[in-house]
Amino acid sequence: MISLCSRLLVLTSCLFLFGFDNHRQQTLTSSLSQSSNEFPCSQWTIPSYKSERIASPLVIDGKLNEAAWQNATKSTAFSDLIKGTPAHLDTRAAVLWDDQYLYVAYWIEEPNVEATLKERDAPIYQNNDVELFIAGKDGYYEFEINGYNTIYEVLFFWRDAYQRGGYSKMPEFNEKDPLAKTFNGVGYKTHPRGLRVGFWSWDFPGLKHAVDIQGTINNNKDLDRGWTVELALPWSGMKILAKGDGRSLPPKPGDVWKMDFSRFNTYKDKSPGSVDSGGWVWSPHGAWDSHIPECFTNVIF
Ligand SMILES: [Ca+2]
Ligand SMILES: [Ca+2]
Ligand SMILES: [Ca+2]
Repeated sequence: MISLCSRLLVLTSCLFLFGFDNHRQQTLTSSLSQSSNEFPCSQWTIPSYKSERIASPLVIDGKLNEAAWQNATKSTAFSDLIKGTPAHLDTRAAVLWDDQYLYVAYWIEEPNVEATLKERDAPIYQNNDVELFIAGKDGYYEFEINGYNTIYEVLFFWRDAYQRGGYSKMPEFNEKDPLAKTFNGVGYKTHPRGLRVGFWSWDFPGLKHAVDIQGTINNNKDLDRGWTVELALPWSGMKILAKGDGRSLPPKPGDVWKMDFSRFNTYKDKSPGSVDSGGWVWSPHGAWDSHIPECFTNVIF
C-alpha cells in the first residue's frame, strides 16, 4: 500500500509539473491503471460528488421544478463512455437524499424525443435511455428508463459473493429461475471478479420513477428541448445491496457510495474523426461497458 501511495504521489506531482497535456496524461494514466489496478478507467479521474440532504420530500412527476433540484449541484456534462471526450448533446444528473429516499434526476437534451418500448424489463437500452447503477460490496443494481417511463431493472451478484454472502439460499435469488442468468459484462470481459449472476425478475421495492418531456414524443416534425427523469429509491429497498458490508441505511454523513449515471442513445456524432460511442456518462469507463463498479462516480453523503 505504501509503495502504491508513493507512486500515486510521484505520478500526480509529475502530472502537475508537466501540465495536463492530454497525450501525456493518457499515457501515464493508462500505464498506472494497468499496473496498479486492472480496470480500464483511471482511478484518479473518477468524479466525487457531494449529495445534499433535503428537508422536504419531492413530488416524483418527472418535473424538476422543485427548489431542491434547481439548487442542487449538477454533474458535469456527460462525456463519452470509452474516450471521455465531450458529447454533442448535454446530459446532467444530480442526487439528493433524505431519511427515506435517495433521489436522482437527469436533464437530457434531445432534439427528437423517441421511444418504442412499453413493457417492463424490455431491453430499454435499445431505445434512447438513461441509466443508473448502484454498487454494493457483493453486487449492484442496474436501472434503465426511456421516454415512455418504461423501466428495466436487474440485480447482479458477483459470483464470488453469491454463495459466500448467503444470497444463493434466498428463494428470490435462486439461479435456476428462468429470469436468472450468468453474466460476464458487455465489452470488458476480464473483470478481476469475473462472472456475475443477474436476476431480471428483481424489482426495486418501493421505487418511484417519472419522466417529463419538454416537447413531443415520437413526433419529429418539431424540435424538442429534451426530457427529464425523476427517481426516488427508498433506502428500505436497498437492504440487499447493503448486506455485503453492513453499510448504514440511510447512509451516515460522509459515507461514500459508488453509482453510475449514463445515457445511451442514437444521437451519435457521426462527423469525420468523431470517437462518439453513443454511450455518455458522468464517469467514463474506458471500455464499452457500464458494469464496472470500480469506475462509478463517488457519491458522498
Ligand atoms: Ca418533481
Ligand atoms: Ca426486473
Ligand atoms: Ca418531438
